[in-house]
Amino acid sequence: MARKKSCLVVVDVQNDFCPAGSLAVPEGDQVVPVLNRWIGHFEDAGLPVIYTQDWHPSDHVSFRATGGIWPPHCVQATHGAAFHPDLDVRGTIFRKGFVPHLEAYSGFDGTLNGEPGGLSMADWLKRERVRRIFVGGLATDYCVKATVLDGLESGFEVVILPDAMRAVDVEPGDGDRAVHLMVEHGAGLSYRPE
Ligand code: VGL
Ligand code: ZN
Repeated sequence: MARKKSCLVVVDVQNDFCPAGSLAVPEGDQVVPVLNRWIGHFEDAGLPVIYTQDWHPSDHVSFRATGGIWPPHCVQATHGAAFHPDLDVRGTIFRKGFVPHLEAYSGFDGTLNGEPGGLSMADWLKRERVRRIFVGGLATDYCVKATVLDGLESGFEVVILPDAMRAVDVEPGDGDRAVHLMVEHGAGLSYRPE
């Protein structure tokens, strides 16, 4: 069978990365309706949808108080760490960034439900015989970029969804540069489906 099984990977669509969140990504909430369309199509096709969730302890190394560059965000079990309330969440969740001293931007650093030593996202995808991942979410220039580059490195075909992602843009243009970099590394592009 020539079919290459696809999986949709929804990266970090959490309250803290949306307007009013502690690490608000400009227009972060605008990815939700676009992703919900993709989620519906994958479900209709019987294909898996998985979600990554930034899931930090309150003393995480990425926070300014502990030497990092970010305000506290996505602290475990807080409202900020929860998925955007309008996001259709019906699949398997991989949590990442739960080890206090380890930065973890990539979904491939995540484990099933954030269990330390639990099944990794790559092993889950291999177990499901997934060959191609479609990636959208937050933020283009951090966790989406890291997830896409790791996915390519791990041998998956990767398709990015530029209108289903938004950038932090610490420096103006970071998001655009991240898209170019992902394409340079072999990612394809696809846009909002009908
Ligand atoms: C992210 C900064 C810090 C992201 C996570 O999801 O892109 N960015 N932690
Ligand atoms: Zn984080």
